[in-house]
Amino acid sequence: MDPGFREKAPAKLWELAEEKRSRLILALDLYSNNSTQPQEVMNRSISLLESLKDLLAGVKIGLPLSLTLGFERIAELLDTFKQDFYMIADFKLSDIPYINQIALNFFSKLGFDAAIAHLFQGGLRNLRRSIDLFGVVVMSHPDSRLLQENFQRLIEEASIADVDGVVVGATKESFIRAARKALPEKTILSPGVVVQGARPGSALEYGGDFEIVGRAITRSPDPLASARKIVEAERDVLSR
Ligand code: O7M
Repeated sequence: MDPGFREKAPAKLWELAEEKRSRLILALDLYSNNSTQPQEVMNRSISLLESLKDLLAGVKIGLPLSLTLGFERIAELLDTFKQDFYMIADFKLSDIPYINQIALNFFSKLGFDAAIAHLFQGGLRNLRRSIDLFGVVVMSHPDSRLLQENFQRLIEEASIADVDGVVVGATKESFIRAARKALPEKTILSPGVVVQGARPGSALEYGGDFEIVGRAITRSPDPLASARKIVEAERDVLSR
């Protein structure tokens, strides 16, 4: 085990990672379609999280689930699982500091541990941090060109803003390697595993710290088996 583990920030995320031997964060992107009701989605979310308790370090919640459940149910979900997972609000904030601050305060009150913001708008440095903050550097999808072209400046902005970590797509090997080198102390979260093409564990090989996975688990006929397979691939990489 990494000797510096205990000092790593954000503390709650790394403590859960150590306790569960897991670098997996679930993107809980469940939503209602014509045939499902919000309460059904709530029940599915609860049973999914119950069944994955031992395998996930964190859970990321964004627009699909929030628009489906509403923030009252999201708060209920956060309260139910606050001991079990590091809870991340993924609304990719990109507004003026005044508005970003209001959003952060709300996320904190709801029970989130962290929020995700874009970096390109600037001005994150002076926000009062009621929760941890991650900045998006490079996205996983092929059209994330503007972010890639401004990689160095976004890395600088991440340092200036003093975010706790950054998001770099798991599909972008060279950018993960470069981000690891430029920001040795920051936690790197990498989405884009399985459905978007990255092999489970590969982002950790390149220097990332956590993999964010959604559909490969939420749409699996056997979510527990799929999550276990990903965690095992990650443990395998880390043990090398
Ligand atoms: O595993 P998937 O493809 O079903 O889901 C991926 C999740 O990661 C989904 O919730 C996206 O919003 C998120 N994500 C990306 O897919 N790519 C990115 O570049 C960034 C994110 C993300 O989480 O940003 C914080």
